[in-house]
Amino acid sequence: MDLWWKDAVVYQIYPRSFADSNGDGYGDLGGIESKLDYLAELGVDVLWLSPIYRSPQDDNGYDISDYQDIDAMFGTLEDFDRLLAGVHARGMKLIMDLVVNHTSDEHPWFIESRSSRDNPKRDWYWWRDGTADGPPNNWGSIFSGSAWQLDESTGQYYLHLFSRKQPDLNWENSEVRQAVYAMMNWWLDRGVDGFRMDVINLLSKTPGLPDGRIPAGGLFGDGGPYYLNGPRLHEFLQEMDRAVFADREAELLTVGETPGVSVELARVLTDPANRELDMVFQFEHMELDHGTTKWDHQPMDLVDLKANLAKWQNGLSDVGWNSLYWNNHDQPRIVSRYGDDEVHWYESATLLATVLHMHKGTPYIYQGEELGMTNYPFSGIEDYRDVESLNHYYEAVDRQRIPPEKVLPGLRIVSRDNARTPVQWDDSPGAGFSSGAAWLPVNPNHVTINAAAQVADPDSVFHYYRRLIALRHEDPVVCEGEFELLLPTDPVVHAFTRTLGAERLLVVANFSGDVAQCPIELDGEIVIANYREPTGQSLRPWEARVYRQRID
Ligand code: TEU
Repeated sequence: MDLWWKDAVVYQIYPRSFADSNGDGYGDLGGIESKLDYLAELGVDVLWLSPIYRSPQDDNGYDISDYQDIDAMFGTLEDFDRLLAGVHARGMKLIMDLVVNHTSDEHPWFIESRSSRDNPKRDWYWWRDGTADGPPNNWGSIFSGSAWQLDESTGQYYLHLFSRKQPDLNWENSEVRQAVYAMMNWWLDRGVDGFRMDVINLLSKTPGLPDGRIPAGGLFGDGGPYYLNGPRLHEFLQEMDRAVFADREAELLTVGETPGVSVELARVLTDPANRELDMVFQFEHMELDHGTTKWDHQPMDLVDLKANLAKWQNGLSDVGWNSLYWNNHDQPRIVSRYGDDEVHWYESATLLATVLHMHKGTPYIYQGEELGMTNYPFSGIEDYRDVESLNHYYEAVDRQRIPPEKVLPGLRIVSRDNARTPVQWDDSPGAGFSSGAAWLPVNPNHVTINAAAQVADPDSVFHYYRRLIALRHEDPVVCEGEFELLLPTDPVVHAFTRTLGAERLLVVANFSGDVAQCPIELDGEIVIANYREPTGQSLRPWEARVYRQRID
């Protein structure tokens, strides 16, 4: 194996919802430490921690006020060092979330920057004069409303692509870049094994910050063309590589979160020769059930999903590398979304796992996905905590006068809080997450869907994931085999092969609750399947099978 992460599986932890060791209702580092044996049993290679830095928690830690300390909610730096040692002692690695497109408005850098127009750190953020219409340009924030906030005391506006409490750093300023690199080196020197880089392709903004196009019926301009994949992105990433990763790159993992990335750009970003990133998270397969906006939910068409996944497999087959994911802390639960969380819960959760893990790339598992955790039965707006969800609701209901009953159904399906309910460890009233009142309620289905039951049951979703992870470690064809899509137009059966030398894996999956005839001849040795006695050409509801075939 040339690069170690090519047969690795990454597990994402969202610390506030993972496990609470002190009963305050929030997950913490002690909680993670107590579950390391569970994660080792699952067999994952790398843990990615969502932000644990000091933060006012406006966006659950993606608003950082001190990059070099742990938020008291999660513990201390000593707790962190102990956790890291525990991870390493079990042969796993740990990567941190790097959030450097923006800081918190409570970060000392921003407090200085806003203090006066001639403060030396003024230029560390995007300050601009307003126009006759108000804000400096027409961009909308990704979290609703304008992307600009007026600061009364100095009379200028600052840019925030996310919440008002997340001002964007000005990467044009070299002092900003040097401060970030110094911070990254400090964490690597402490022993962390790399970074997941939050919205890393938003760093470079087009000079002049031109107005965006206002979509029909919209209030704000789309600044995306001027802040996604901007002119200096590659330069910044290569500078970061020289300043931070240079002589220790081989041991580390870097993965960039890159909304709006194309296959062509992903090839450039992940081509090792360019020394930018090991892999990126693309979003296209997660947008197939979006309407005009993410809140306008549409059914996903399997033919589109197959075409999209194949495009990414083929596009990065010779250069670069794919990340593979169905879930993270920003996405609703996949079994509720592209599967069936009622009648065929087990079958659809394991089918989705099979399809993803049989692709070429590095799979990411989001906490609870290995248990088949589902969306939460939200009702009123008071059930939500997520800043994106709340801003969207109040923008729609208070400003645009849309009745709540028209806004809530979309929110229920799409809200990021679906991913953020506590991990279901057991069937006790608090689901084993916390002895106190959890910050977001546990899903009532924890009485049946929980880790204790599944670890004890060899036929559980947990053990199915464990077997998929082991397969990737054992069999080079899973990691390296060439991908080929079969049946591109079949509306319910997904089929593809992975080929390495004389070995071929055939993956077939029935994405429906009905029996489906597989038009491809099914033979070979079964490697893994989610039903007993997987034989014949009929695929049962949500049945998935992987065959090993020899080609002569
Ligand atoms: O997310 C960036 C992003 O583009 C989206 O996925 C976003 O969360 C939203 O759902 C779009 O509708 C990253 C983090 O993963 C997210 O949790 C943060 O809120 C955001 O950046 C700001 O740091």
